Amino acid sequence: MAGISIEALLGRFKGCMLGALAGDCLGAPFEMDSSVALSVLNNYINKLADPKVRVPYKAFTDDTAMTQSVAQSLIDEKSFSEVDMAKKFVRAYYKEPRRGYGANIVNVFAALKATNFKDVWAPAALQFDGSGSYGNGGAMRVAPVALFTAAASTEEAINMARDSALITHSHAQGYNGAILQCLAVRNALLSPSSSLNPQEYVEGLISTLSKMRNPREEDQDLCSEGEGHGGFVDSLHVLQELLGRSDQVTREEVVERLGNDVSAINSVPTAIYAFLRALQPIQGIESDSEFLRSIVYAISLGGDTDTIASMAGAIAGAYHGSQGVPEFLGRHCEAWEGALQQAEELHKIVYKNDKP
Ligand code: R7I
Ligand code: MG
Ligand code: MG
Repeated sequence: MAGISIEALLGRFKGCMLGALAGDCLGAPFEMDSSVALSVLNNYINKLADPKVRVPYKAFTDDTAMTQSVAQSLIDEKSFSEVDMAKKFVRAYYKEPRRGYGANIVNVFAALKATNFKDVWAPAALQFDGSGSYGNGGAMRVAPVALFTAAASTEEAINMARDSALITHSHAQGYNGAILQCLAVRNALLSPSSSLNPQEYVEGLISTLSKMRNPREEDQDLCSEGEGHGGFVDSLHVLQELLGRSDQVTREEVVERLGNDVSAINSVPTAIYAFLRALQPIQGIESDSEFLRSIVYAISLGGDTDTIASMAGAIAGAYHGSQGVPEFLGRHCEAWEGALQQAEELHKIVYKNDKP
């Protein structure tokens, strides 16, 4: 385990679940803004940090609702069960449909319900005339899979990330985005504190993706040049180049080259960049918490702010641990205690060896 104690990993599990939640809650009010001024975000955070300020809590969105379902399914089943996970997604959606779900995923929920979960893979495969969704919904909810498979092989983590995404996202970019986000969380989680070298971290992701055995032909999309921003490996090369000259890189350039929209290909690499960029001070962002900086920076890029901030937060939290998460966030984010509890339960399953 590269020298990280099981106790320290509990802090990392908590940080990861809290980061996913905080990014969603803090980012949601800005979703689809073209970009957000850093002065606005500094004021926003300062206000939340002020103990005298009483504001309504920040509600979570579909990102968290689905992350909760993934975590709870793994906790209840102590393994991956596509039927249980699909049922939990559908139950959460029909209980609270107004959480800002993607426009098309709701058709999957309706079809799963109408067919009584007979073939859980089928509705997702029918999306978009059979090409499947390339949205970032599979990636945004995958963090608990990275935690659950922390002590397992990389291959197991990859397979579970893919399967958890396939319940709703059968386009190669949809589930490959989930795989990349899972690996990003996993590698941050398992990196000893203060030892992470950003270039090596990205190199590790590239190497794992490039070596991945592809059971499906479409997975080649991961490694080959594709349309738009290209495959995920291409984006990771761009990310390395941006990291190499961080100080001169504008937020506009990050958006132009990595993207900030609801597709997985244009948001997962962006979230990874936000995490890595925030390891250093960023001109214009006041917070000296590296964890919070990653979320603020992700939001400042605009576009799919809740999701990119949630994915960046999950990675940052997995690396910095709960001690890196400013306490005041707990006063403002809905479902804070629930995220902590799920982190504890996942940790218990993974490290107390109480699998059935
Ligand atoms: O991926 P998904 O769960 O959406 C997640 C996003 C996050 O930003 C959440 O915060 C929430 O706001 O939604 O839901 P989907 O409906 O599967 O995909 C999201 C959107 O991506 C779709 O509504 C489409 O606009 C677009 N999209 C596609 N468009 C054309 N062709 C996804 N796949 C396709 C496609 O194949
Ligand atoms: Mg959302
Ligand atoms: Mg979103």
